[in-house]
Amino acid sequence: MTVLERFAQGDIRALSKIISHVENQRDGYRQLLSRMYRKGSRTLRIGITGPPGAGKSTLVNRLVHEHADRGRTVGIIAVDPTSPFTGGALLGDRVRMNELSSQGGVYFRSMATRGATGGLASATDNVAVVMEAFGFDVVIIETVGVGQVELDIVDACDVVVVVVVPESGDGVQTLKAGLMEIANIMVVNKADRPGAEKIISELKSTMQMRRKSEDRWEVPVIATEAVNNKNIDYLFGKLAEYVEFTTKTGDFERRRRARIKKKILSIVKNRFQNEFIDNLTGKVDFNRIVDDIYEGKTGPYDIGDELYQKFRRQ
Ligand SMILES: Nc1nc2c(ncn2[C@@H]2O[C@H](COP(=O)(O)OP(=O)(O)O)[C@@H](O)[C@H]2O)c(=O)[nH]1
Ligand SMILES: [Mg+2]
Repeated sequence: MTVLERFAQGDIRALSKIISHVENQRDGYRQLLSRMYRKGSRTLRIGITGPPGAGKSTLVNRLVHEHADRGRTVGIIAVDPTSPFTGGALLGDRVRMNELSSQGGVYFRSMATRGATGGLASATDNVAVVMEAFGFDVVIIETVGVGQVELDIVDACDVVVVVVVPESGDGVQTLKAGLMEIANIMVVNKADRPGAEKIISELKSTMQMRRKSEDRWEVPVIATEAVNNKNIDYLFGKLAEYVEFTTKTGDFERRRRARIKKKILSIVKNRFQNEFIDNLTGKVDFNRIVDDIYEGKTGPYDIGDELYQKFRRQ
């Protein structure tokens, strides 16, 4: 049997193989992905982000249990650029997830963040697409909410959960604006810690202010204690509520369509970019150009225009 046949039959080892193939962009990965897209997706993709140590992995673990208890299969992708050597937290996650996996229906994968050509966001999305084609009911993507790339990754999900903790500095003011904007559900984890009530009420009023109109989804602020399994069932219920709400308004489908459009644009952009850079290599004396700019003879915009025109004429 071929790997693809085994994949179609639900063989986890075949799944791992195909993910590696796609992740490392080995020959034929584009065609492979196209096949995956043709299967369509009935998978719910959940993004979870927030500062390091907020308890995201603990929460993911709890959510996986909630799904597994209902007989749903779950794929998990952990993107943690802070642990390039898969040390510390990520290793712990692996152990915990492997325990879960042994029950079946749960599959854990961490993203190698080094050298993801074409970008980490696109590589992560591709891995999610493979998992969706495999047929998981749910795919959960965990990222550290630090940079634009991480935000892009969770933004390509059906629903985004942003996790913060009471000790997030001086409260809401210090939260990065980007995090608030992408949240469909806010979680204040470690609610057992002092200061929890303060940040919860601050977040609640901020979210109310941001709500554009009464008929829009109201971002709930949920206090949890992941480590004590407190209020996880409530969070689980809110996730389902969000899906139901946005399905009714049509936002669920609109978001997926926007995701596909963005994907196409990024693929095209990438190809043009590579072609352009390849074209420049060897033809342009960057040292001389930099000298000229450094000495005030010209500027980067002039040079940029010049290179672009030259490329177009070819
Ligand atoms: N006090 C407290 N600690 C928690 C809670 N949830 C998670 N933790 C702990 O916080 C630490 C970081 O958790 P982890 O899930 O790895 O955080 P991540 O970096 O966001 O994935 C671990 O030691 C957890 O046991 C909670 O609700 N209360
Ligand atoms: Mg983690």
